[in-house]
Amino acid sequence: MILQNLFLDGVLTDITVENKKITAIEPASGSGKGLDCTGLTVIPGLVDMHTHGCVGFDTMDAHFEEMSNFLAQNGTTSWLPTTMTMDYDSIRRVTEAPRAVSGAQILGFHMEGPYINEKRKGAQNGKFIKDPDLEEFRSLDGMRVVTIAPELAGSEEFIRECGVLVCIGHTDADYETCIRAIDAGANCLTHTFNAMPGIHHRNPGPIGAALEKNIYVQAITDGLHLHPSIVLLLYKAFGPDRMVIISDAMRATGLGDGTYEFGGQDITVRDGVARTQDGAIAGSTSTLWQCVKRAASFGLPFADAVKMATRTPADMIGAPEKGRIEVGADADLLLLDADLEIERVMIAGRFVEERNEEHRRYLEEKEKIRKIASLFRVPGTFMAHHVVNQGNINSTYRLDFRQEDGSVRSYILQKVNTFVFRHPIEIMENIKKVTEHLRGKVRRLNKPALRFYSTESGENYYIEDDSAFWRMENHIDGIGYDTVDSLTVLRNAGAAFGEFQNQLSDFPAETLYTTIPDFHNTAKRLETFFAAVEEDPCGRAASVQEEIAFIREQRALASELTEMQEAGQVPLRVTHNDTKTNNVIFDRKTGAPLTVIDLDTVMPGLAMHDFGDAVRFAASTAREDEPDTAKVALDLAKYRAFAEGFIGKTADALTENEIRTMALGAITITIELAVRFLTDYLTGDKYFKTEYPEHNLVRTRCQLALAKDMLKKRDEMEKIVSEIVASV
Ligand code: GN1
Ligand code: MG
Repeated sequence: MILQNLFLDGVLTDITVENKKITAIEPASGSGKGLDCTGLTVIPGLVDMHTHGCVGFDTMDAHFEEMSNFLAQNGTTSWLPTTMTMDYDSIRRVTEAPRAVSGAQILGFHMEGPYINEKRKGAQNGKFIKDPDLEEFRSLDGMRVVTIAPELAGSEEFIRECGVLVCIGHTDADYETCIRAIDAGANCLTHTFNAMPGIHHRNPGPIGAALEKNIYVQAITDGLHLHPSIVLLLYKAFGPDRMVIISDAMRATGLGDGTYEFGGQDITVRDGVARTQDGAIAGSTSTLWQCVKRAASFGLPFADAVKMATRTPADMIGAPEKGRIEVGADADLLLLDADLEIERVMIAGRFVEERNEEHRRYLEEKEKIRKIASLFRVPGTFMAHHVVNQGNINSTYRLDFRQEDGSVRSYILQKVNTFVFRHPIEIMENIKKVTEHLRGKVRRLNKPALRFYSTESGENYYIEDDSAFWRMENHIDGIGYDTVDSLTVLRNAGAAFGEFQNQLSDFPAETLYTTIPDFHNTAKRLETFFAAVEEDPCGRAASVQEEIAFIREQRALASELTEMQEAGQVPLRVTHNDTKTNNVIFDRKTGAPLTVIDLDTVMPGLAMHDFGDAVRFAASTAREDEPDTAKVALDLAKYRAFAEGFIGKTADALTENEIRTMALGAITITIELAVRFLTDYLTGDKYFKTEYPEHNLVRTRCQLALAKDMLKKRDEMEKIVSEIVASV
């Protein structure tokens, strides 16, 4: 795209934008081939390195879509969501939230506290203030800037080692301390003059140190935080290459006066001024663009005010592709009208109007989710939803609800796939019984337990328009693994599924509905498969002859366990039947298993299948749908670790026949899943969710490669089980 006839620094210019970048800047050609921008002035999109929130949202809400859209409308094209002084888990949640948004781009985060001085906390929450903690900071993903008080213990080492831009702020440090911090690497003052000592002729303080060392300074030029004369003073002292304009905006920005939550405290906004209950100014309610214009109105040159909100902050945070109009830079542009008001905004080569389309679709989905969620009785106010990309059957969303105390609590909303689960009400009855049973066991262990919420009418589900089936459960915070490298995690996963089986050993199996008949009846699965091969409704069988031949060869072996079960040689137990490691939630800190989730297929089944399905998933060297089958094998060390965990918990209860056929269980279930994937491929991909047309075929080949390797290693697999049984 060519933007023609723009004023760039007063010169009529054409700007070419390709692939999100500026690829040419030339004197206006008058060719008339591009988009005519006659009368408009172009400046770079604004970069806000210090902003907390707007339109009712705060960075601590860990949800950026609405904020980024508002920022984009108002000329901020990239930003660092800035966290507040809060507990570690709340900050971690922010860094883990999805950063793909329709509006202003997220370049990373600015962590403002908790490593600050209580005496200068301003609107920060004193309860969470502490000394710098390198290990904690390093565990947070995406941090780009941190504000600390350099007088705190350990700050010099922290500044040296933390690896991001350090700003001095919320500090009571004297000049000498600040000089030492700057020598250690600190390179900026956070909202200069606010929340720090001022300049005194015998105590130059942080500002004196900053001036002497010529570091960067942030300034809130909203006209409230600094007197206009002080803004000019900073400008004269530091110049446009060192002074950075920030908004420090809070969630009331873009809304009216009222009372808002900010960092766990109530903030009142009156006539646009936000204050804590003690009267401290609590962030601004101005956009960065308003701050730029106000700075210019105080008498500093407009071009410099723009630079201080574009190139200078971009350089400071190490984002040289931002904040400038140059060949090779990101195409983030503001087109201004004759009154220097924003007419159009471009982010990464796309005008915000196009981006709004995505935002509208997002809001539509959100409204639908909000309506469904409102039918369930859960505490708090719905704030946001995120799609959870996990599971091959149901659609899953994480919902965040704001609680009265300002904290955020999450829930899981699921739309059950009724093509797969034909009798979802029966599933919910099963789950109710099973979770009640498990809660009784778990209470003593002081671990979190799954619970489903009911609607006003008392059911633990909601059926929408006689078709879509929805349910809502608590979100248990922790980690689930799609692939596992750590042997400890594997051992823990084995123990979790073993324990799960134990906890259900006294559950009356006859009270459970069969949610999917013959779910792990491998012989039946094979019958269905060969029928599909015969019928070949999509004409795909010819292309998978090799796979079909291999499955035919393995048919007898893969049917052995079904036959043993039918002959009463191995017992039916209440089993999980979907023992992937992403169905266990692990404690983030200790790695201990917290709970087993996804109870849809809890039914009478074989212990060897639960063991085997987990091995198939987690003891493989590759993910379940790895396209390069050369990468797929059974990792015997992982296998042993999982087996140690699982058998360690179940050995006492297992019969000799079960122990003897554990390894066979893994081979069987791997072949069975390959057969299921291939059946779905042959019959038109109706069962499993697929991400691309050949996905089920890729999955099939991956599972077959794994099964082949297991067949080779069968003796060793059996030996490992015997060794473990002998040792427990
Ligand atoms: C399905 O939905 P999800 O991802 O938990 C499937 C399992 C398969 C698994 C393979 C009800 O589980 O049987 O092993 O995909 N669940 C059902 O990833 O068919
Ligand atoms: Mg499942």
